[in-house]
Amino acid sequence: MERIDTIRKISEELTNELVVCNIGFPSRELHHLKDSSTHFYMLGSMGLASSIGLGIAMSTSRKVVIFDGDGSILMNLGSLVTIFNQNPDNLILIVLDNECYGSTGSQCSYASTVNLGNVAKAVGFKNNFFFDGYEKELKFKEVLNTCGPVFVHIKVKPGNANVPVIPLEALDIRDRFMDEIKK
Ligand SMILES: Cc1ncc(C[n+]2csc(CCOP(=O)(O)OP(=O)(O)O)c2C)c(N)n1
Ligand SMILES: [Mg+2]
Repeated sequence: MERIDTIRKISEELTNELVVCNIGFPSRELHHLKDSSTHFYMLGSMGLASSIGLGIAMSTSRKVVIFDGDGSILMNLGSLVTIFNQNPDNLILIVLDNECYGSTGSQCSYASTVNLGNVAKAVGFKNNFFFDGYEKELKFKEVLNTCGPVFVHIKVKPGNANVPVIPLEALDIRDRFMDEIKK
């Protein structure tokens, strides 16, 4: 499956969860599939979806689902250590691993030689899932029913869907999301 197929499959299972999405095509694909005030699309910094998701998870009892990328989690590996130590039971960190910086030209990342699931286990994550990109195997209900923090490592094929840029201003995305959290 390509990244958009995985995002589609997972977002079909989501209801009222808060979603933080990695910069670039992951956010564009999610927005194209479904837009919601429960979505926070990262438009600026690579590597920060997991940190932002952690902060949100610590400030609400709602479930927080983070779509991250291999390149981004490699840029901010310390976030895994912080998440593990803060131990939020409502956080699900999904790494869509295409082994490349897909949004900027698919340059190879080190995720082809370093197993990110093993990194999470080494940090101490107890609840780990691995899916190798076959649609039938992706049982996200089970993930949603697992106590967090949960680390979900999904191998996806490289490739960006031909979807438009998000027609929302960053501040509007932020304000809409903050209003959603206050509900
Ligand atoms: C700090 C920073 N460095 C670089 C970029 C440029 N950039 C945006 S998305 C991206 C690739 C992200 O790769 P990954 O997290 O693996 O996600 P993918 O696009 O492969 O799904 C890069 C290099 C940026 N926005 N911010
Ligand atoms: Mg990637």
